[in-house]
Amino acid sequence: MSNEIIFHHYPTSPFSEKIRLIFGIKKLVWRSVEIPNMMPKPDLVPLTGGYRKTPVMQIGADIICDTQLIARELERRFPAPSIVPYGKGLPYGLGFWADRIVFMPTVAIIFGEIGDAVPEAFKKDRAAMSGNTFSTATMKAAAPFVRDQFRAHLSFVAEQLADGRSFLQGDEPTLADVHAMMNVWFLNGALPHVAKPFLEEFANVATWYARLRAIGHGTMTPMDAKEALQIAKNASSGSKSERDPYDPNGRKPGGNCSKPSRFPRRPHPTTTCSLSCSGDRCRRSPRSRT
Ligand SMILES: N[C@@H](CCC(=O)N[C@@H](CS)C(=O)NCC(=O)O)C(=O)O
Repeated sequence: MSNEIIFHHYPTSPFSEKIRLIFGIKKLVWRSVEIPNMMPKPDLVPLTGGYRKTPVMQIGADIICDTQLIARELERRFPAPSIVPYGKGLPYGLGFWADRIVFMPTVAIIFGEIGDAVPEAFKKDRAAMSGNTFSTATMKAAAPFVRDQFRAHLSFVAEQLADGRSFLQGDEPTLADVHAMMNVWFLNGALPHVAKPFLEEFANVATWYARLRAIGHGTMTPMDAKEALQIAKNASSGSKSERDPYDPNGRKPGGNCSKPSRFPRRPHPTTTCSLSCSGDRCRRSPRSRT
């Protein structure tokens, strides 16, 4: 079936866990391709045109990179139950809080603690990816500050749940819960003894987190990476070419899709297919997809 959801991820990836939770909320059936947690990713990069981050979602020949776009695509294709029933703007905006403001201290807590045991290859990979050094010593030194930050952010979640609601926006889980869950999941999974005192202080967060975990991940069956590549080769993209009349840079479909930023790199030539303020779609020729 070329329209099944194929999810490229690895079990310990916190960004992937967001999408796995959305699969659970929407009770979706999906195929799982496990990818390496560092470069090289020989079966992923030919699909994405160079994007190497985790996760990536594939439906036929359509490859969706970045959890914000994956969440939007899942909501568009599978609208019920909605993950944005009270409006989209704030929950999507909250993604940037979770992915940056809370993620960075969480990373520092975890790697400050386990950094000495992390393989050198992983450290080199993350340094190359971010353009920064991977310094366990710096993260260790930052531990008191980042623990304070993590606690402060967790207190926002606790305050939102303080009236006894089940989920952040009411009786049903939404994208706000998905974002807020990620760093709790990451810390609790990596270092449960470090997460424990935070979850003891904010008991309603612990109960909320257990409620989210109980939702599960939908129905998953594994798929081999080579099969996923073959599916992409045999399918054609469902994306339509669309112009963004308000593009602040005057870009048009058909133009060069490469971004000037250091990352993500797109070594394969791509052209813009459609533009919008929430994401671009790029097209590559079938030859460069192989
Ligand atoms: N903005 C991206 C960030 C994804 C991200 O940073 N993922 C981490 C793993 S959780 C990653 O790619 N690490 C490097 C790797 O897996 O190669 C998104 O929302 O999908």
